[in-house]
Amino acid sequence: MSIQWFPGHMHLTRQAIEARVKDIDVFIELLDARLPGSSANPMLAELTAGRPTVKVLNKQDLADPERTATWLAHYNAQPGTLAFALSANPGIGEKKPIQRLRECCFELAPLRGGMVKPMRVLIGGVPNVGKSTLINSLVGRKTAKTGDEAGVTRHEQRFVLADDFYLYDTPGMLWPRISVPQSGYHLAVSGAVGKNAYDEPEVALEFLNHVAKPYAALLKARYKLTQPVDEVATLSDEQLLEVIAGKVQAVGKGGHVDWQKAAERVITDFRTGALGRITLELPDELAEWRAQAALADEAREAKKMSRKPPKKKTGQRQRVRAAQLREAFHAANPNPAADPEPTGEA
Ligand SMILES: Nc1nc2c(ncn2[C@@H]2O[C@H](COP(=O)(O)OP(=O)(O)OP(=O)(O)O)[C@@H](O)[C@H]2O)c(=O)[nH]1
Ligand SMILES: [Mg+2]
Repeated sequence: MSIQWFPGHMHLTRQAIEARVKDIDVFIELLDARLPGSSANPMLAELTAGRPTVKVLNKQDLADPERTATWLAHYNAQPGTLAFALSANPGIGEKKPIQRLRECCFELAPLRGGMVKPMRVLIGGVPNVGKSTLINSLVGRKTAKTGDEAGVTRHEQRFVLADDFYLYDTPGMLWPRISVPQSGYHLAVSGAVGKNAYDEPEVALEFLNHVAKPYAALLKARYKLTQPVDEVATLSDEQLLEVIAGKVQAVGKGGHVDWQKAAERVITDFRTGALGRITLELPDELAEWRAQAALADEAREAKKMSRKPPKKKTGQRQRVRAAQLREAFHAANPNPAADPEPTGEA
């Protein structure tokens, strides 16, 4: 089952960004460093096309540093793209990249600045990626509301960094159809999707299936698994969740596994970083999933077309209906003189 979440307030956000984008000088696209490709919103890219853009991989403290380097190299090789990794949460990351981000805006829009032409920066991204936290770090105090759940910011808000520098915080936005199923799972496990839009055991199983091989050592360490790392890497998602359940008191007296409890624990451990630094995807992998999703879309479209009933000739339906009525009439009135059909006589 694929994961989709596009509530009404996101539709309004889309409209608000569309209206605002004309008046902005730089767009900061905030990505989650643990899922940089899946957290890139295609609808946002379309809305801000043509604007100088900085891609910021936030929450780098939770991501695998080697994979972050791969993603930065991938993005920085794209023409006209500047990519950074940072931790917006004060006290977690270094201040330097955050200061550099300010300078970057003036590099990208050198004609802006001063009271007449203030710098106007819009920060956008998927829910819970840290947009408001980054605003607070840039402004230097807690001014935007933040929180560890998707959908904290509900309306666009303007913040003043300096007399000639404005920042616009926007509500987190997804897109109406997430066609890459893996991206849906990655967004859900990261906390970008509203709680009611997914099933925790399903998301935890997908997560375990995906990380068991590259991060078997982290799973073993966190849950004190007795199996050697090599064996952990070969366990199926269900086997893994079951052994984890045993380690986190999610197995009842009769041996009944509480899948919900175990799944919630795995998801929380990933989100908080208790499991260690994990990045869920690499650029090549994502390109492959996107290609597969495009093929699946094509196949679905072809199937839909082949299922469409052939168009009936004009009037056929009416003629069939008239014949049915006639039959019913004759059955009820065996006297042929009473035929309801016009005879053609005046
Ligand atoms: N570990 C870590 N946590 C972060 C970082 N940046 C933000 N967070 C946490 O992520 C959560 C979401 O942050 P917000 O700033 O509210 O995210 P947002 O993008 O504004 O979310 P919405 O308004 O819901 O779209 C909060 O609990 C933050 O403390 C970071 O760099 N590292
Ligand atoms: Mg916010």
